[in-house]
Amino acid sequence: ALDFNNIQGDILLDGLPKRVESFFFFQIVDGRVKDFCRSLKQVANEISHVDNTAQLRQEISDHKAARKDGSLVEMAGANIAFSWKGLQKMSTVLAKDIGSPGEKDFQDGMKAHAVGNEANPSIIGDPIKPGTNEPDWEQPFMKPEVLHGVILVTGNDDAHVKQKLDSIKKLFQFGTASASVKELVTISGKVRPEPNKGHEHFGFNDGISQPAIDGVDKAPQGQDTIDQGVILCNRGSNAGQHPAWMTDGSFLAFRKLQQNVPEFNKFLVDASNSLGTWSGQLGARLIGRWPSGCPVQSSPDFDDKGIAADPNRNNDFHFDRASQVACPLAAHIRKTNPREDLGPRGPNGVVNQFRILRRGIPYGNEVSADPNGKRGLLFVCYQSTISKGFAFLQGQWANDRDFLSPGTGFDAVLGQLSKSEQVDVTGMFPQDAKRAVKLNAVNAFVVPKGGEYFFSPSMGALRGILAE
Ligand code: N7H
Repeated sequence: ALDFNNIQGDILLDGLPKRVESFFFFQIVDGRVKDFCRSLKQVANEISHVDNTAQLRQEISDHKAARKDGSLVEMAGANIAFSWKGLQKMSTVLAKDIGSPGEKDFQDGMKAHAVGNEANPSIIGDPIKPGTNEPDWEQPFMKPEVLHGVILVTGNDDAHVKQKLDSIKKLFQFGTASASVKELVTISGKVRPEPNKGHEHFGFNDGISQPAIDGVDKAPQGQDTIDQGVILCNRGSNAGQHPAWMTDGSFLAFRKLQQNVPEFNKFLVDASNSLGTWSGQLGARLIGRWPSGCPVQSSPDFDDKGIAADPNRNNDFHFDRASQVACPLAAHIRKTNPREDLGPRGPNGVVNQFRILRRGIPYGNEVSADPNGKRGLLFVCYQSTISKGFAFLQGQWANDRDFLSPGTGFDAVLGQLSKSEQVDVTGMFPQDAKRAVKLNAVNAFVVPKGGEYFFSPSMGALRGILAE
């Protein structure tokens, strides 16, 4: 059985409760590595594990019932994770064997995957910064050699998140001459205000489909239950794949994805006009769900909010690979979880090994309040190996122009285009699935701004081997 006290709190169940979240990206200071590692014992006391999360959730629901004003429980939770460069800095001995060659993707780092060349084809396919061979990203992601780790802190409001982050930074002597961490950048996100709470910036309800974990969650109707080893190192099907100290840890993929909302909305109007459909339907078909979260496979013609609100119906649908009448083959949710398109589902279903737990949060203000501001998604997902999680979904499924059937096109949310390329995406016009919508670099609604792969170790490893 799993020891929930040993697993960091953002990984399982619903992750850490979050209205706001800060990601503190840090470098371990040269000459202070020992101090840094020693501090981890105390840092672990500030970090939330899964048991805590369950307790917090209970508190939140108790308080919700009690508080007439609907105010939130005051709380903050934190987790810590390390990049490959960070692990190497902390312990050359531990870093020698982390389950290679399976973890080559983690060791390469996200930047190396972002843009490819002939010798090393890109997994992600991000646009190149003009005149260079590098992705067009922000710092600190352009300098992965000094990006050693991330502390993520979640909470009900900014004040509690700040307080928690400050107390963790203090344990690393931050702000003094003997600081063992240097801040590279802190990026903050927040849930959108009512009535858009739970929706990402394009307006779609997010976080509806997450796999249930065997022995942890109860799957709602239509949802798959997956092996613990798909998410946790050395558990279930992942047994023996990593050295013992990595047990109960999970790899974290972080991506800062800017969403160009007015451009997306304009594209929907223009493209739906030329296609012969309407913008609402085109948007729903690109995602595979209506804004409420209702799957287009269940209700192709209109947004059925009753289905969206019912956890036993909003995932209870089946794809038929031979058809994209109800849902396009290139729809974002079909690309990232093709369900029975790849074969029978169930305990041994093919897709089960490629599932992830998503824990992202939007960033930026509403378009109405801040028309010139930047906004998007701070995407976070957990998996027991990057090559079967984020890297696989992005590289093998989302980017593939011929996924499931030749010429279907890529995932308009995730797929990346080179400057001169144009991709036809079919299936967006239900009456004639062959009629294509044309996408090129001008329609880049989701612009990658950086990211990195991290490892989120167990509580035991933080208190023990990593702190030594
Ligand atoms: Fe996606 N969106 O609003 O368009 N995503 N996603 N995603 N995504 C999902 O089913 C979105 C991104 C997955 O099991 C929904 O919970 C946006 C990345 C997976 O049926 C919506 C961005 C990756 C699923 C969005 C973004 C994924 C999923 C429907 C970036 C991984 C579940 C809500 C800005 C590589 C599929 C739901 C399933 C669902 C959106 C990024 C993966 C609305 C805007 C980078 C696995």
